[in-house]
Amino acid sequence: MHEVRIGVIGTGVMGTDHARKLAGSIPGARLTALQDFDAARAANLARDLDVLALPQAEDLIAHPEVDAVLVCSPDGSHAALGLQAIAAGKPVMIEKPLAAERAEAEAILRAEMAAGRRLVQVGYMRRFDPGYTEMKQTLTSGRIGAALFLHCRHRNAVSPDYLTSDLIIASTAGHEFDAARFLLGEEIAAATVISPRASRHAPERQPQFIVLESVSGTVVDIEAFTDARYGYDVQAELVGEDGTVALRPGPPTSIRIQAQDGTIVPQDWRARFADAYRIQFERWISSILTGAPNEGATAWDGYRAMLVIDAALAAWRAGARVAVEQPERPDFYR
Ligand code: ISE
Repeated sequence: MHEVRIGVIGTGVMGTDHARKLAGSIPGARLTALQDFDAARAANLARDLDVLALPQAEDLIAHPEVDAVLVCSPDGSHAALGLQAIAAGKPVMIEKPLAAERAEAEAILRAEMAAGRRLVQVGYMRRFDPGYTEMKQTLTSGRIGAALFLHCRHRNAVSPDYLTSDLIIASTAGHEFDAARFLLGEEIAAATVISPRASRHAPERQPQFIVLESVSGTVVDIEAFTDARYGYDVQAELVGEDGTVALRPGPPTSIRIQAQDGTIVPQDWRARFADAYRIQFERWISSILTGAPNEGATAWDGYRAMLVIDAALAAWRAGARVAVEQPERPDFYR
C-alpha cells in the first residue's frame, strides 16, 4: 500500500477541518468519502473536495475505497462506529472521547484485543504538539528533576449552550487528563474538584478547578474555563525539583498598536493546535503504511482518560477526593 484512502464520518467543525487537511496536505493520505447525519452538509463538502458523499456511516466503513476511518461524529456515536471499523479490520481514529460510557470503551478494548492488532487511535492531538512533546522530553531527560507540580489552564473564548458544568469536566478537561498522563508518563491516582461561581457571561455553567494526584506524587491543577471571552488559551507548566518547563504558545510576532503591546490570541483550538493536528495525521498515516506504532493515544489511553473523568465527576458531585480505579494494563497494550 502506498497511500491510505480515508473516509470521514461527521462533517461538523472538526470533521470539516480534518477532511480539508486530509484532502490536501498529508503525505500518503487520500480523502475518498464523507458521511454526516446532515446529508446536505456532507454533500456540500464532498462536492467541494471532489470526494464521495455516502448516506450512512455503515456504508462508509464498508466501502471498498475506504482503507481507514476518521470518526468526528457526536460523542454518543463514537464507540459503535469504532466497533464497526474494528469488525471491518480497518484502522480508525476516533475524536476524543473514545466513548460516552465506560462499558462501551471496555467493549472497544475487548474487540481490538480479539482482532489481534492495534486499530484504534484516539484524537488527543496534544501528544503531537511540539510544545507538549518538548516538555515531556525535558522531564524525561532528568534536567528538571522529578516533577512536583503540573499547572494547566484550558480557556475557551466562547462555548455552545449544551456545554454544562459536568461536560466541562468530561469533555473540556479530558484533554488535560490525557496530557497529564502523557507528560508525566504515569497514571492518575485521585481527583478533587472545586467550582467557582459561574461567570455572568455563562450563568448556566460553572468553570471547574480540578486537582489530580499522580501515582508517584505529582500534583496537577487544572483550570477549565470555557467562557473566557478574550480567546482560546491553553497553558501548562511543569515544576520539577531543579527547574521548570512551560509551554510558550505565543505566535512568532508581536504587535504594537494604539497604546498596546502584545500578541494575537487565537479564537479557537484549530489555529492553536494546527501543527499538532497535522503531525497527528502524518504519523497516523505513516504508521498505517509502515505498521510502526506512534505516540498517539491508544484505546487503552482513551479508556484511562475516561476513568479519570469518572473519578473527577464523582469528586465534583460528592465534594470529596475520589480515587481513580486502577485496572491492570493488558499485555496487548504494553
Ligand atoms: C473542544 O471540545 C475540543 O475538542 C478541542 O480540542 C479543545 O481544545 C477545546 O477546548 C474543546 O472545547
